[in-house]
Amino acid sequence: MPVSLFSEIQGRQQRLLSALGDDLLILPAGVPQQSIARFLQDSNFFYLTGFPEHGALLVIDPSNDKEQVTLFVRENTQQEQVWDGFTMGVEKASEQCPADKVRKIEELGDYLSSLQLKNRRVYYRPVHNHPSSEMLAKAMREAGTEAIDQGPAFEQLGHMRMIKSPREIAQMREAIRITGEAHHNCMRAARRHRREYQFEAEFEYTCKLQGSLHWAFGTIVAAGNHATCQHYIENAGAVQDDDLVLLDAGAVWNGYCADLTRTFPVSGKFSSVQRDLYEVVLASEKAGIAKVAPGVCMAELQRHSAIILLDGLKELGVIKGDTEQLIESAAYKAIWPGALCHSLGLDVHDVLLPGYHKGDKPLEPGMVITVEPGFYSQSFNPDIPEEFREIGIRIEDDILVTEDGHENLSIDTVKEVADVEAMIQSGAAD
Ligand SMILES: [Mn+2]
Repeated sequence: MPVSLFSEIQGRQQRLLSALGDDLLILPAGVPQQSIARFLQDSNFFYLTGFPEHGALLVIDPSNDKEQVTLFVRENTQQEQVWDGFTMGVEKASEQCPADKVRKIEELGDYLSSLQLKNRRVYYRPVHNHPSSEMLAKAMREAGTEAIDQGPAFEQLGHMRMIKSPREIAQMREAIRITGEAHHNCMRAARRHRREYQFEAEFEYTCKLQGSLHWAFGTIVAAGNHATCQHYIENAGAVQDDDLVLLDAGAVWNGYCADLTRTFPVSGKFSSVQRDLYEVVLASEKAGIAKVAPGVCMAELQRHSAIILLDGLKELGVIKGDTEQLIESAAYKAIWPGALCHSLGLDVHDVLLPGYHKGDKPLEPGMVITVEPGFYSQSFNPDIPEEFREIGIRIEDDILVTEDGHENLSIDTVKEVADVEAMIQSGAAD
């Protein structure tokens, strides 16, 4: 682990130690999931340890002067190597991860019985299927200890994760750079690919060749009417010559996620209806981004973007009604069911403490958020004239909140009509 990351994680542990007071924090690592091909570390655990393996556990105990931070890991046994892979083991983990002591996970039982648990609160979120879950539950039960899964220490941890350090922002820039390049490659391949999963392959191939091993979430490739579905995941459909393709995807770099959406005409030329709608969504997205600054709330951004979107759609004759009323009554959710923003970081929907999403908690410098308005007109929406139906458009960028405003971290990924068309046309036609 590079020295500065080592000391940055030490700093995080120190901040948490002071937030704990007399309490204790126990944080299990994530567990391998059968449903995903690769193991993904628990984000809180990774943030506080930098340790990438499963089966591990972190204990932060302010009352233990000699050993405030203890990391339990699997030992690198031959048995492990035969069945589970090549773990770091105690020795290597001691060198690489900041902790007062790294111990074998087998020592957890003795360690727990040596702990003064009585009359203390333990911050603990059980991880389903973690090998130590039962042992921990038993130890706490026997000591009559209260395990709490929320409270000031978790809030402190959440707030720390919301505000990204320069090092974290650098990781996100790289994830976003790779993601942008993969989007461009998909546009260049648009006139060749005729199945949604071919775009998925193009995207993931580009990312993996550059060392991004994981995706922030399942790549969404939705052609034509499929793009009107918010969580379309099949990626199995045919792509017609006059379709728009909505590509929502993100690479991961050193644990940090990107999340970008572009919507483009596979022919290399927007039809006039497609272009008109696209320009409205783009204007709404730009208006939302322009307002990102410290002190502004996500709800205000959403409202502002919605006004621009609805006014634009009214001008095109797509919808009718009073903009204010459409917003107040939430009637506009029929064409834009999603939210404008979410937090981005170690998780694609990163930690966001209560009050930030819908409440009046303002953005702070160091937060990274997405801005992603959309227009989705289902075939069955009777309020929309037929020529505007069965179209889904979303445009999404990743925005850093800075001291004096914002920086669009995905500014290099093309989105202007002329640039998108030129990017597609620069690729081979078949
Ligand atoms: Mn998103």
